[in-house]
Amino acid sequence: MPFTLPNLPYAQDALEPHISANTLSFHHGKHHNAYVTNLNGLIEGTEHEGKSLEDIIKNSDGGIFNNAAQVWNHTFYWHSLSPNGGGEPSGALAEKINADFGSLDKFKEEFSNAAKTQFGSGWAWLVLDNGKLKITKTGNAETPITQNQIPLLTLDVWEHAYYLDYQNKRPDYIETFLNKLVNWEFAAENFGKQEVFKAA
Ligand code: MN3
Repeated sequence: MPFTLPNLPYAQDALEPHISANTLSFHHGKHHNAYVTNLNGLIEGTEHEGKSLEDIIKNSDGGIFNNAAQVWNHTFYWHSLSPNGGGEPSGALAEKINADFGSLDKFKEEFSNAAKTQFGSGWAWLVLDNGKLKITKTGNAETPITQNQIPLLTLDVWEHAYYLDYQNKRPDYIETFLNKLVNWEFAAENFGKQEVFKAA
């Protein structure tokens, strides 16, 4: 079965005024959709047809990798944002952030720095790497799932993610993400799944 574009987990205008419906109509409806369409075209009749997205990402390169990873990264990104986002993490994740970064403010500083300094197109991530929280950044379509890291959150820093709303002001988009949009519940879910996995 070919891959399909997943729906956004909220209405297209739900992130306004921070991310406009116009941005989401292009970013989800055009960019993300194009990665899905391209991927389906590229894998047709190849060994990748019928495989899971993660399996394709871990066993491909070139155009197939780029489109597959971008499909995965974007779906993960939509969930990293919430109309009720911002605020602070709670519970085990909050404790882990304090333990591994020192404080939430320190986490924000490091995450913001990674997102600002990703030169050109790419992504900033909060990942769990060998039991420790880390901030990473990846170029273009690169994704932590090929590095044996468990992603908890991501921010798309390709220009198409923010240019209509913030123009060249990437730092303002990053600050808005960290203060108004970041979905700590999603991060906690991803963190919790990992804890369950470890305990099993
Ligand atoms: Mn994007």
